[in-house]
Amino acid sequence: EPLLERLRKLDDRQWHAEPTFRHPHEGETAPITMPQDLSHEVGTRRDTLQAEVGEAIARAKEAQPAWNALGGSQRAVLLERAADAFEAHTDELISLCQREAGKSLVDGVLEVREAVDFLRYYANEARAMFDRPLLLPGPTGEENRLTLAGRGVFATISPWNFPLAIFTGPAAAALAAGNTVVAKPAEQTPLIASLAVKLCHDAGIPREVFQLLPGAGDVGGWITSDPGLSGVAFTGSTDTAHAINRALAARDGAIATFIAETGGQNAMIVDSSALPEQVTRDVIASAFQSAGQRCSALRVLYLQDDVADEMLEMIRGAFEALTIGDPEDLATDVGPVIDPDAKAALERHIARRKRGGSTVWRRKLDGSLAHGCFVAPTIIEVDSILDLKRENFGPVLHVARFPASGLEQVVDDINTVGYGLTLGLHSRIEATRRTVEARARVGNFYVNRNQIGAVVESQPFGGEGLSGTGPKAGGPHYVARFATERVVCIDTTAAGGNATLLA
Ligand code: UN1
Repeated sequence: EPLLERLRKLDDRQWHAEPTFRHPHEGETAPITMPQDLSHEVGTRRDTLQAEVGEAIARAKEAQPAWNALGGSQRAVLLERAADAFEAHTDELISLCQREAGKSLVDGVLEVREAVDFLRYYANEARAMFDRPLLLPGPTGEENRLTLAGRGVFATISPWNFPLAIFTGPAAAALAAGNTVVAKPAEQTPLIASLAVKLCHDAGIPREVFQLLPGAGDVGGWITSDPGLSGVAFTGSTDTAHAINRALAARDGAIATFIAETGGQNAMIVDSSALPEQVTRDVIASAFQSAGQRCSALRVLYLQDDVADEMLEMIRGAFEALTIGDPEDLATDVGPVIDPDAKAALERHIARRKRGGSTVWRRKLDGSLAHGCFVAPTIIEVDSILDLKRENFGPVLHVARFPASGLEQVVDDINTVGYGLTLGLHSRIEATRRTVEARARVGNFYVNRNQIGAVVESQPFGGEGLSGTGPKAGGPHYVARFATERVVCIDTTAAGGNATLLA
């Protein structure tokens, strides 16, 4: 049966998310609605109670030594079984990407792929890193061994824009490293997270080892202020990262590891040697795929002034051709934004720029989209990236111009903003590429292509500065940050001597 037929059959399925271990007959339930049609419920979320948070972390702490003692290879087998289970349930996962998060079919397919890739990649890392001690040099008669182990309990706090991939990735890394995990999905997207956790349990990962703590409001704060945590892996806004960092700093107990992947004010620089058709395709994908709701997405396009009008005309042509609509419709290029608050924030930003006199191009929305959180794709002319105060998380592209002599100034301005996530460059001049590469402080630099869709293992992803702490997700240093190092030093000659004396 074709995929679309199979997905259609899931259209009326209702889903439910609740804490893995819940108190019966208690707690509030909230509806989860579709971003493309707020009158349509996809399921319900039972929020985690404060007492349940404490119990979950205590349970996870108790379960951690045994999970760690399993060793990397055994944990890898379970993570790979979870990957198999995700693949076997691709239809349900894609359906939830579309209905709970408003994602297009293509984005849904890519998302399931990425989650599976994270599970398999970190499983391989677990096998390679945890079962063989590293023998370190020393004098004859001394043995030095370095081993890695789980730190304890990790909380993973994940966003709605990759409700499966970024829910799964950090949790899989923490589990691979021998930690137990309490996972709080975004309040908007608990249902796909709940299915993911269930599939992991079915695959043999114990329930105490990987627990779901759905909720909104206070739940995140209850988790991050618990002294039982050894670390937090967070993906979301820079403001929330600062708040979590403060909560962790205020606790007693173990000094927590904090891993944050946050926002960006991502630019692309296009000089006059660039190929216009290629630029057009890559700008449209980078700015408008996933309705611009990726932290990697292009926000500020810098066009060299002598080609700017021509480039902008081509880009506007492609922009006018974007199909905006229901993400379950195959023809759709741009779906809804996640919720009414996101829409309102974007509309406020666009209105402010208009009042300030910026040139603004907007698409017209079809009246049939009025019941959903749709934002008309928008292009806004600005003088510089420095005009923008914050990340605008949606289908809004800003365009600025620069003179041929101003390349270094553009890079300096981008650096001044303080984010450091993705940067695109379209140029066929090698010296330009070298200059930008050396000067830009960004985590992921993309040349002559689009700047979204980092692939696990090939393009480890993550930023610096206001964009996060690193290490890069899907890269060779990621799992290590979830582990603690232990060194055992044995003086083998002295041990022999002592034995003689004692005898
Ligand atoms: C995010 O949007 O939170 O490269 C980060 C990409 C994705 C980025 C995810 N892997 O577009």
